[in-house]
Amino acid sequence: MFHLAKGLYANWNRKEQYSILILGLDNAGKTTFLESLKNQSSLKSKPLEKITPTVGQNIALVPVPNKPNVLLKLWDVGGQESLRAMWPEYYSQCHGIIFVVDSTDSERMDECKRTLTSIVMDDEVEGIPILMLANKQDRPDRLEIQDIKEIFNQIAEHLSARDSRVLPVSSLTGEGIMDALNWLVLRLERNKKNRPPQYK
Ligand SMILES: Nc1nc2c(ncn2[C@@H]2O[C@H](COP(=O)(O)OP(=O)(O)OP(=O)(O)O)[C@@H](O)[C@H]2O)c(=O)[nH]1
Ligand SMILES: [Mg+2]
Repeated sequence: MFHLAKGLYANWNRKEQYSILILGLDNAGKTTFLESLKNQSSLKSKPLEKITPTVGQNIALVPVPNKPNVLLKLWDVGGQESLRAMWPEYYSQCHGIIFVVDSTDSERMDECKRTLTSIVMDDEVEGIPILMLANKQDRPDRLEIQDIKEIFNQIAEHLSARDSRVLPVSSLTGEGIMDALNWLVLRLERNKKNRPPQYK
């Protein structure tokens, strides 16, 4: 009886967990985004000015507002060129991708496009929601969100419109982060229903 009650309680108390991969060129602001999200989620976070380039990976378990049974496991991996070769190792295990773009780095926009294209074209990410974040929107030298959308929507043509979006954020000020999270969670939940059982 005790075991049955324990099993029922564990099942009732079970949290739904989604793995999210945070990708983007080095210096895009991936780690700053993750720490800012942790901060807004009332989790212990690193002071943003102490963040240094990521060589390995940072992982955080983040609760979703108003959804007590949903947890996001976020993987922030280094974006330096030599580290990008390791990204595909994560693809098969993730339910969603956040691709962070430095809106002020117009010089590397082509490199950024090529990098995102190679992700989108990988069979392992087929059907996975991809959220592109136009980061650093607090900076006066940023590209406008409309220009960034034009650049990335060409790539998004390979994806279903339902499963990709470009949203403006500032990881430094925290602006737009919760809206971005809410967009992603909705797609993760919808997508779960359309995925084969091993993804459930
Ligand atoms: N103004 C501004 N600066 C930002 C923002 N997000 C990140 N930065 C700055 O951009 C620099 C790089 O940020 P990181 O978070 O380390 O970038 P990353 O993408 O994790 O870089 P790698 O770990 O090397 O892949 C830091 O100096 C941040 O303070 C933002 O929204 N606004
Ligand atoms: Mg980093």
